[in-house]
Amino acid sequence: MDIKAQLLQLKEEIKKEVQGIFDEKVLNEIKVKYLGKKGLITSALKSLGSLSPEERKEVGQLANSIKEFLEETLKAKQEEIEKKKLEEILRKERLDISLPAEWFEPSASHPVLTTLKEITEIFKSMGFTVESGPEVEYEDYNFTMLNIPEHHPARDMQDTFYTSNGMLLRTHTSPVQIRSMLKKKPPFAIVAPGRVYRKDMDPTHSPMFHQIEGLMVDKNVSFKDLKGILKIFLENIFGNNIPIRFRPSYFPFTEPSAEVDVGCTVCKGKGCRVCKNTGWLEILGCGMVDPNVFKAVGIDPEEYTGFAFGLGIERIAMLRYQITDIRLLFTNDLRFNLQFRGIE
Ligand code: FA5
Repeated sequence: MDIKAQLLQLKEEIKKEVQGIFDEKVLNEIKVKYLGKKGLITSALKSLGSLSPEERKEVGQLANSIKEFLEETLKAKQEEIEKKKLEEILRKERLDISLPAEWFEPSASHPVLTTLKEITEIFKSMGFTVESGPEVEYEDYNFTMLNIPEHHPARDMQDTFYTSNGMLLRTHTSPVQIRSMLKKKPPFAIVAPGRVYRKDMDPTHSPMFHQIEGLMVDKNVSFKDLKGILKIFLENIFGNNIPIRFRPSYFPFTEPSAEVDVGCTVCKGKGCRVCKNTGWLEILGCGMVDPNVFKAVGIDPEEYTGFAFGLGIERIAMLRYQITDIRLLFTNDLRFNLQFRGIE
């Protein structure tokens, strides 16, 4: 059989061979059989050299047209296979959107988040701007620059989780004071809400809890300003009918320092496990920024003064909603959470 007849026969074979195929692998094998390096059409094209110039032209055109025919046939087949595959997926994954949905309880905003948002809004309304800082913090920012040098006993006031690379999980939001003072020029007033971590665990202590830091720096800021701002905040969050007391205290980064206790709402001051039978629950620490802290961040303590405070959000939420154990806030028991539906 001459080469022309062979090529025409090849075309018929191709047609038959491709017809019943729905498998990409087999399709690929056919491609190699005809168009690969040693494929039948490739070989036919290679043998053109042995033909006379006229024949070469004619046979060459024929071989090329069969090559094109094969390529188009394979492409069409490939598209057909893909379409079939897609149809199969759509058929298998068909959703009946008319089926009734599974019923679930509408959720409630978490009391810690509700309280945190509300407190932030109160301070924003008094002109404070909101800052934030990382939860994995430098020892310098969490302690040293806050006037708590290494080996200072005050480091033991906050039992710390250290990371393997020499950093720590911040034990309070006070490092945001350092970050803000390094970044901003006085005067400014900021609050910084966020999570903090300590090795602590009992009905009023959680290993992870939330604080809001506050810091105001300006010329002539006094303890009177601190008390005034905190009084407005306390009235907004607790109303006027709840006992509140300022008590002298100690923090290395403030001088003088104070703490604020709120009358226990769980036992109305009679004494219970929440207030450890004292009738009071401590909700915040505060004071006037220590000059050593200003020096550490390059602010002149002769020119500027400032106050700072750190609020315990869970404690405030416990008092507002009469929650008897801080751990209830983090066990994710829906029966507990759903009691706060509508309070936000
Ligand atoms: C501090 O953390 C200071 N950084 C606060 C501060 C800021 C003082 C700025 C002066 C100036 P303290 O360790 O007391 O202080 O914590 C502050 C508040 O966080 C406490 O009053 C309490 O309400 C809350 N708190 C402390 N430990 C826990 C805990 N483990 N779980 C829940 N709340 C806690």
